[in-house]
Amino acid sequence: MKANPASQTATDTLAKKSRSEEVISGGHLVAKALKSEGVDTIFTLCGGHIIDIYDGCLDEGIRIIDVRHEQTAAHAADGYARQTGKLGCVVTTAGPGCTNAMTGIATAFRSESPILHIGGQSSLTQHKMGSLQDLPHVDMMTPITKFASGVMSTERVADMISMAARECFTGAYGPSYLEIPRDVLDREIPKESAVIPEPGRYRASVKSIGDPEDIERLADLLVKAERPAMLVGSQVFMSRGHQAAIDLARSLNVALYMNGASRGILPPGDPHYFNRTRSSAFKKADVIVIVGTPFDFRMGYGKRISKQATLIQIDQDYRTVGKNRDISLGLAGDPGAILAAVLQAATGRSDNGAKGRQGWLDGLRAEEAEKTEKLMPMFLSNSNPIHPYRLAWEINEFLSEDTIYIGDGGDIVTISAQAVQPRGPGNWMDPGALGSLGVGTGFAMAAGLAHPQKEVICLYGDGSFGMTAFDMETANRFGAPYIAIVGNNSHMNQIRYGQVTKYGEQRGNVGNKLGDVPFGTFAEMLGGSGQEIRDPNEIQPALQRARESVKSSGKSAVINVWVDPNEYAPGTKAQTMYK
Ligand SMILES: Cc1ncc(C[n+]2csc(CCOP(=O)(O)OP(=O)(O)O)c2C)c(N)n1
Ligand SMILES: [Mg+2]
Repeated sequence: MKANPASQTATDTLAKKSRSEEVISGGHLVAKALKSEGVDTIFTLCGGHIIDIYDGCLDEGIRIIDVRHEQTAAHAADGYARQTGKLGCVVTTAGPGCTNAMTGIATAFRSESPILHIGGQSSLTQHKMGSLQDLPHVDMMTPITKFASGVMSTERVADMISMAARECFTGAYGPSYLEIPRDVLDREIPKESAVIPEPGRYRASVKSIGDPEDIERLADLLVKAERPAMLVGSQVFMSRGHQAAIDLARSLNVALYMNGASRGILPPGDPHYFNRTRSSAFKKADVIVIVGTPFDFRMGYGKRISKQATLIQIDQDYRTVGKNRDISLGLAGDPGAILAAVLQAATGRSDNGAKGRQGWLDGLRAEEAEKTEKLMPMFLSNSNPIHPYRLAWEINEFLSEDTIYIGDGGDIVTISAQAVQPRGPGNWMDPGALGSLGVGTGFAMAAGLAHPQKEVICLYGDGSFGMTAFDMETANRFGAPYIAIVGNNSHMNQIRYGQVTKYGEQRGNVGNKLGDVPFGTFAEMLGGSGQEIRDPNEIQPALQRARESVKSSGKSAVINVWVDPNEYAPGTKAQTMYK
């Protein structure tokens, strides 16, 4: 049978699909390639350019989650990649569909999250003619992706998706972008002329250990270390190397610190879990291993780590190793594979020195307790308006082993990081180095869709909540309800602090004031429960009620907690993010 000629051009966009077994369209090739890559869900907002992809997804059994704003679609694809360890996928239409998604793609770029963004474009037959929603998408996406390209022929659609997927997983993970013109998607070609890479046959393993001699060297350094500390960052969980990190810490008795997506790989209370003593350990340790996190602003560009210590850096990206400060030993490769190989190398030694390091760990443990003690008066504060530290403390008390915690806001979220200690791997999600407000709703729906058996909580600032909250409806619609807590200080407070301090009360309170919004009613509008909380002793009962209402109604709940706008995080006061 012949391909339907009408669907080969942009002239008849309503020509009925032929449904012939002998031909396949570009949109169906997209879906086939996504399936081969293990993608079971796409996040999207519709547009005329991309509808054939949906038709393909129906055939392949790929779930279509249609949101209300493309930023949320991109954050959700990022969140889904983080939660599943697989390629995330966002599909947007041309022009504003793409620009709306850019914040989410940029966030994934700085967070090294593997997602594929497929964007629509007007037909090749209308190239540069001034068509609807035409923009230079590939040029725009190139600086914020690892790979960005147009797809020029239907025959190559599936092939180019496999190419983009490979790019997402080389070195440090990250996003790719493919622009596919409408006529390339619509066109039907004989099946045998399409290039369709087979599942499992177009990608090599990325579990490389780097230079084997360096594995021996690192094993040697760790076995001889007296006061070792290891920091595992986002790459370790993202590449699912966290068990290897835990095994190494346990076998060699190394103090383990976690940040970003790796928070939660060990629960608080574990003998190797350390949290509050990182800067002190980085000053006193003799051997420090940094795994899968760069020396960026969050690490003071490496300045705060002792110059006397032997400093080892392991990263998926060769370009990150040794960047911003000198190191003693660098290894580029897969974090889990490297740490497992190091442990194996160390296991061969007659004495791995574990016992000798117990005193060092006990010392750090005592320091941790002291630091917690100092924070307790704020955590248990009964003051009114509610102290934001009290809110953070109550949230931490509320978490179960199966609660995924998401932070989306300014100062309120910075504060929460001091109290909230997730209890399991994957149970912490933050925007990462781009510091993007508005990630919460997309992350929350993605977490719920990836793990329906888990509970999802998102702590928002009132500024952040306003950015993306409407997609709470999408989360409800697809059966992924969550608990939203708004730390409401009626301001963009994290920025306000610097303004008021620098310019005084009068000139500093400019451009940062939000209205007093009772966000609880927002949840009610969408069929869920809303609560307004002004008494600190009401926070815990409110959380419990929200848990029950999400379970019984299947709709998200909002707890709007009115917090004191005049309390700030120490990091905000010291403006450490700019130093
Ligand atoms: C998309 C985006 N816009 C602006 C900023 C700059 N910014 C950082 S913190 C902050 C205030 C956020 O206010 P809110 O969410 O209410 O949290 P609060 O600081 O008040 O606790 C702003 C505007 C940002 N990080 N991201
Ligand atoms: Mg605020």
